[in-house]
Amino acid sequence: MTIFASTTFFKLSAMASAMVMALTACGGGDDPVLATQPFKTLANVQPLVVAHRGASGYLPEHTLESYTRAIELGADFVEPDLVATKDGVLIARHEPNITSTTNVATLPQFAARKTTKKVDGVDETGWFASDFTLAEIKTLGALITDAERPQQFNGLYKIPTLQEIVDLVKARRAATGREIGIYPETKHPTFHRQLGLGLEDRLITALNAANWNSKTAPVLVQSFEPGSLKEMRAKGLTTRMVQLIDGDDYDLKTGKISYAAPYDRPYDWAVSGDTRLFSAMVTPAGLAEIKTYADGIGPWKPYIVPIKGAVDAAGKLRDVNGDGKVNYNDASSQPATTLIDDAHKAGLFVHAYTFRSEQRRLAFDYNKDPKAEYLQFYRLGLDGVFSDFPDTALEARSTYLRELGR
Ligand SMILES: [Ca+2]
Repeated sequence: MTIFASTTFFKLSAMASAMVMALTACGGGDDPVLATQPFKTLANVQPLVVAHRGASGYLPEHTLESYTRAIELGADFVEPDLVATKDGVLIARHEPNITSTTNVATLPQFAARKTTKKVDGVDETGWFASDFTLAEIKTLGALITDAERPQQFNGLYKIPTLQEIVDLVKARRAATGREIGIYPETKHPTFHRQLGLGLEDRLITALNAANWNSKTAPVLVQSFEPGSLKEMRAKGLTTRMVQLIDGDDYDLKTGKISYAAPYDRPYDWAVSGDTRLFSAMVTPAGLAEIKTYADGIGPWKPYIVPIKGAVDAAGKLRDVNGDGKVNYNDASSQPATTLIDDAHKAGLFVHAYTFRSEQRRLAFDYNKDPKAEYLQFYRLGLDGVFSDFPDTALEARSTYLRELGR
């Protein structure tokens, strides 16, 4: 007993000494000797805050102004979605169809460009980036796409090229000394390839020119189509890559993700006759397959924390918050799936999308506090968030760091 006690004391003393040394080494100062807790992220680092389409909660998405604001707010990465112009220049837009994100529909000189194209098997009518030269694209103004967000900047900002975004981020890195990165996505890669405007070669060329084609470059390349990532890997892209994982909607009665085209499977799978759904990607076998060509996954949030409504005796969804409507705001978050742990076991990091602050986007049990949602995911060991409101994501991260004694 005595021997055991003194051995334990010795071990504790040794641990305390080691901690004091560690704290001294990293400038811990006069803080009490408290063990900091490890992160649960794959690399044991704090979760990454990715500004989704820039600071898109505040300014028209995918503009230099939106990316700049995101960087000023402290975001780690900015996220440009990429589509191609008629003359083959990569620009930042969420869709090839630029009707809702620009003022093109109001400009009489482009009225005749209105057309219908099939995008991932679905007919879309409007104006498409691939029918405009870069010079023409530069005459357009960007719009904010959410009616609840500030409207006063509509039409003021131009559509940026990938090159302009790289230049902006490099300038901000140099000015601030911060490790700011870009998170480009190949948007509808099969659609672009069929137009003869393949995105992959163009992105690789741009990253080579930026001297950013390496595993340690501040670049994460993402796509919903595995074929796009595999093509870039085969063609010599060595940056970290992320397989995005989508779904169509929630079934609030069951708390399960629902699947309907074109959001049921990657479009390159649909074209090649692969009948698996996106859900196949979150199984251990699916994760192992992704690990052969990518470094992480970017799942829709409910793959990690399902959202489920309350059902009454008649089997109908209940109006839990009593506002007379039955919707997402009446549903609550459910116990987490094993996806983060499963992905980490497969050697993949997990960046989930999309975190938004509006009340209508928050499940009932977050109690109208967007930070509660971030904290739930951070505590699960999520490696990064795509957020329209990077400042809120960062506030929640600060709280999380304090919880860990950091
Ligand atoms: Ca309600």
